[in-house]
Amino acid sequence: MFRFRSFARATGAILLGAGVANAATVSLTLQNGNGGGGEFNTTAFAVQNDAGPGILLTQMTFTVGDTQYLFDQLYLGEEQFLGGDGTQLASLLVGDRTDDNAGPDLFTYGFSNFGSGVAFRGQWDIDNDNGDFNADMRNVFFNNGAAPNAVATFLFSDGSGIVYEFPDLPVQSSYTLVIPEPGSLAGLAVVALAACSRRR
Ligand SMILES: [Ca+2]
Ligand SMILES: [Ca+2]
Ligand SMILES: [Ca+2]
Ligand SMILES: [Ca+2]
Repeated sequence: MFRFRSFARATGAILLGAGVANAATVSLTLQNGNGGGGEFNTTAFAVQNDAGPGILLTQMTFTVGDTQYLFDQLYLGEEQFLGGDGTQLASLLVGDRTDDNAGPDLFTYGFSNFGSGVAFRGQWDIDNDNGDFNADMRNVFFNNGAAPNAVATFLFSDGSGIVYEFPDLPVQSSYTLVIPEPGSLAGLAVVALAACSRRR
């Protein structure tokens, strides 16, 4: 997927694969978590699958952005599906659940039966690699100067996907992001994929 990286950097998002014509979409909310520390030391997140009927969200990955930080903990006790039928499952494929100032620079969930209209919520904690537990996600994911911004990847059961690089964003108490943004991005993605296949 990373051959698309330069394009993703230019536009903020790219759609991958078969779902381009029937664009897969998610809604992502981010707000201050309840895990202590300063604002956005822990971040409560919710992702809703806004793809078409029958298209499941199967996997989600976030990178931390500035690699001088890490994901210390994904909180099992905060994880919950909203609007599902009780058959939804989430497994943390990559990530750490231990509060120990250590962990990887990305996490990945795999999902089962995560259909359209259903949301999954949880919470992460970012720490500094130097052991400082207090970190503000808003200066780690983005607004981090020359460091790379965080990238979120969403994969769907129809083979489509979204790679979203966070732009720098204003300091707010909560964020509601539609990914990709409605409008031009889907069309741009089609053009980019066509150009890509011509080059092969
Ligand atoms: Ca790190
Ligand atoms: Ca940890
Ligand atoms: Ca922390
Ligand atoms: Ca940056």
